[in-house]
Amino acid sequence: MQIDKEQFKKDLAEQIQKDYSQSIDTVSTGEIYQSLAKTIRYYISGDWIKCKDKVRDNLEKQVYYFSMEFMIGRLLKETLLKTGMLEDVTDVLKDFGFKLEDILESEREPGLGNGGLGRLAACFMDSCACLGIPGNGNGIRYNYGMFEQRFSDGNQVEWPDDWLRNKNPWEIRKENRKEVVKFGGTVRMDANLKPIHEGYEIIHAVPYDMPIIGNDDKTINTLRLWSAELILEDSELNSVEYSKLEAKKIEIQKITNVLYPDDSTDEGKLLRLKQEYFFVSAGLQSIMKDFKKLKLSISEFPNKVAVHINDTHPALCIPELIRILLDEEHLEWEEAIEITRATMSYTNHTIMQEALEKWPAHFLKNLLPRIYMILEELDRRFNDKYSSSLTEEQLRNTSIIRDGYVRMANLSVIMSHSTNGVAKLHTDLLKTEVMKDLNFLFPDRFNNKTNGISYRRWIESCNPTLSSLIDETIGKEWRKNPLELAKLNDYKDDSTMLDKIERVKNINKENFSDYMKQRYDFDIDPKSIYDVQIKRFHEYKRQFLNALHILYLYHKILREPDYKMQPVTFIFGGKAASSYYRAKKVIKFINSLAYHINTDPRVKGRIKIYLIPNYNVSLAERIIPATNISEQISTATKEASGTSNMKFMLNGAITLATLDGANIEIKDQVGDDNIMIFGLNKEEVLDYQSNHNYNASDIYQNDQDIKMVVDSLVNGFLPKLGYDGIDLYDSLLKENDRYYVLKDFHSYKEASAKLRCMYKDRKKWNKMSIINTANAGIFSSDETIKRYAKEIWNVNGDF
Ligand code: 4GP
Repeated sequence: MQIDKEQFKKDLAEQIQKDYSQSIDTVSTGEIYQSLAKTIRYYISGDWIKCKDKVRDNLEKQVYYFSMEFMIGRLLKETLLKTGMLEDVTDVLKDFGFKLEDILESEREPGLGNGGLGRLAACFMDSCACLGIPGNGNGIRYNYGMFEQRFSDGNQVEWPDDWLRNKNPWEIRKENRKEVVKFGGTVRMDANLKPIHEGYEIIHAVPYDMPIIGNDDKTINTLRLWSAELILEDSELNSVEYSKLEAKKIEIQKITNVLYPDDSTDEGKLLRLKQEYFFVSAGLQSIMKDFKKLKLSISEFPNKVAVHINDTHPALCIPELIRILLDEEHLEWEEAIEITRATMSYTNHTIMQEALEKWPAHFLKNLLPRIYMILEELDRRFNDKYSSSLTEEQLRNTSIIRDGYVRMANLSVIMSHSTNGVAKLHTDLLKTEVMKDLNFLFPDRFNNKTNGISYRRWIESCNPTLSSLIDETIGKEWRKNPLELAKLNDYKDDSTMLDKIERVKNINKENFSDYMKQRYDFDIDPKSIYDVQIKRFHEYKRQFLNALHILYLYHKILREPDYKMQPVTFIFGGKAASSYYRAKKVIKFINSLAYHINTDPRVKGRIKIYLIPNYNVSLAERIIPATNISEQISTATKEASGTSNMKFMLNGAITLATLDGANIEIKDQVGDDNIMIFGLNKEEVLDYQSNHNYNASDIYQNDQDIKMVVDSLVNGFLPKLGYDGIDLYDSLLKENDRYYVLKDFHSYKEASAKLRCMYKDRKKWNKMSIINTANAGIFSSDETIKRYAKEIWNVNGDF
């Protein structure tokens, strides 16, 4: 977008005056950020309106991506880049005496997600807009984001993330588009067998819309986040006591207060279920209203609307759409089912049993009586249709309601036209293990869509130094078509280019080290190898294995004071769920290890270890461009795909990985020589699991190195760890090491040593690095979204 700098200056100053009744030289950077964002939002609003009008007037099919999480990251820089306003706005700010960098830093990141699934949703929204696909997000506007993580004596402490304290300048509250969501009450059938829902509680859902901007082709889609609010009609205002009103307001706001309220209690679980229905119901009602304005036959609904269920959290979309079609549009069951199935598609993001949602039937019966009736009917129909062709066990595995629970994954597969996994191995496991009976019934519904990442955020925006070098080398076409990155393969033996690659990495490492010093007082040597593991803390992701190996290196250095090794900085980042006791113990372990190693003069800088607090998207954007070694070390079969693996690869890090998730596909792209693989593979893990022939104690008893590190968890070797090592020790020996940490220890240790040794030959390393970047184009989320659009959503277009 071309802007007139002088006009923009005036508009910005005016916005500041409106917002703060102050002149520009008296406001803070945070205040400038707010007014700047609003000015930019105003500048794009014309295109936003045009885009909505175009979609409506041309009767284009729209995709609605329903997700409990959207980890969109900071928006200002991305918006400036996409609108092409970056340079002009930088100049305008400079004229006013401000540095863009400072203003970018004052943006609070919306923490509306936990990890992979939420970040994927954000990349997908970005890709839809950039490809010109009318794809809208539908989610929850949490008053508090994912908690802010702090450490106290090495332990994780959760603080509220008050991201809306200074307001969100990108959003627009649309009270006139509010919806009513009904909870509780009873349902009876009238004389014509029509359901009458009575005695329910009404909650108003108010949408807040944010623009999702495409890449200079004028597509601006909408991310709609719903907020639970108390809205009283004028007539009600005088009839409610003030004190009761306040209490009611607080009660209602609770529904959208926090992401994933603690579900260790029944109360927490119920609140979560309420959240799920709340945004699903509001979203579908508003979609139906928009559809009806088109004045088409209801049978056209699936031709104009695709609803995507991002993991099972929004699976209530299914009975809710059926409810609308039956009770409000007065369709017959068969037609309602057909339309619903043709509209819905579902992605599974994990095979971890505890994450496959099951709701106690009585929760649904009490909270959503009409929805529960519909679920019962769907289950009855399924059983009627398939009971004769399935064995009792198959029926038990596939039915929707069983043993007092409603199984949301089964509902999602049975009632949608597409179920996809997120990497080849994961889809294969869904088909052959986790959902094998459903796959037997509906083989055509299962498909793979390997994840992808937005290269606009994950290289263009976060790694401008590498991006410019790529421009210089192969031209700028890759910014439109990332498959063009393959042209870099021609430079893999070009020594000038390899030197430049190294220089870029070194600059990024220095920048990162400076930032860490300034923000956390960390002392990171930019000459050391940056070996990084950033992701949620989870046993299957095995940060524990990484930390045990560092403990091993520490022992080695103490035993052999002259031991020579390439200096390494081990960097971790990630949060543990607040109720995940063991993951929190791993955090404590890493922090204790960091304390001892980083302060021990005997180590002489050979190894250092840092766990960066409050890991989030903005931090990832700083860490990834600076990384040399990317740790992707989950137990094979457990990580559905991973996406940080792709981001690191794109930025030229070398992957140290198990054969899990998308690591396998990365290996296929770069070849065996440009990735370091270790550990058990899928077949070996499945064999241990089915034959119960794994014995961690045997390994421990018979291996001196392993015994030494495991014992150090409990023998006082790390005084800071104290008794907190006991649980970790037990996880290995009493619980027989469910994630095969001990089994993989040696191959991990050797792979890591080999990789560090390879770093000595910098030419070879730089070559590996360039090969990784060159072959990462296939993991662009644009490529993934093209496949979703064509193969799942049936959206046609020129992309
Ligand atoms: C994550 C998976 O753990 C990760 O492998 C995958 O890359 C990501 O989804 C996106 O598909 N799962 C979740 C979750 O975030 O909450 O289950």
